[in-house]
Amino acid sequence: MAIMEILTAPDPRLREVSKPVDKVDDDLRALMDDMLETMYDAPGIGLAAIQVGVPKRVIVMDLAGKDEEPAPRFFINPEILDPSEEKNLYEEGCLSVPEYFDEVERPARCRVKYLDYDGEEQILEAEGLLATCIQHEMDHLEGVLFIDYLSRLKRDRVLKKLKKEQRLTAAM
Ligand code: GNR
Ligand code: NI
Repeated sequence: MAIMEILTAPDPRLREVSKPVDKVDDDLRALMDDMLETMYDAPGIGLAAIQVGVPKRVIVMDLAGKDEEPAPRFFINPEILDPSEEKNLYEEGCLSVPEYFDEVERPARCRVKYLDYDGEEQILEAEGLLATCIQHEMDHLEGVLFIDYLSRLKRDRVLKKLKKEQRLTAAM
């Protein structure tokens, strides 16, 4: 197991469209194990492979509270089915947009079809935080960040601050 480096905006790799996985094998499981460890270390509740620089359609997630048993979830080649008309507002954050949170509106419920850790096809009914998080992660697979839903003014302000911080870190 290994902790990987998480890319931060405006890294152009975060804009790539990730490629479908053609085989769920031990190499892919090793990547998912490393992603999970990286996500727990961050800490975060979800992570898409492109956030660690791997353009594959792979997501790891764990929505368990800190006093609960870990409940890791793995989504390979996920597809969203039947998004609800009803929307939900949720205060989102992103490990690739550190220290910024803002409200995003998304379908309140959806179904997700995906392959699990063993490569078995699954369909999951999602609502609440699970629905929000899976849609946030699916966006990463398309090169979309939650700040893309904000006004241009807000987005540019966030990106400018991140660029400045990266300049300062690079100079250290
Ligand atoms: O850790 C995370 N928290 C979070 C909170 C609200 C909505 C979405 C998320 S996902 C985020 C981790 C991350 O950046 N995943 O891509
Ligand atoms: Ni994110």
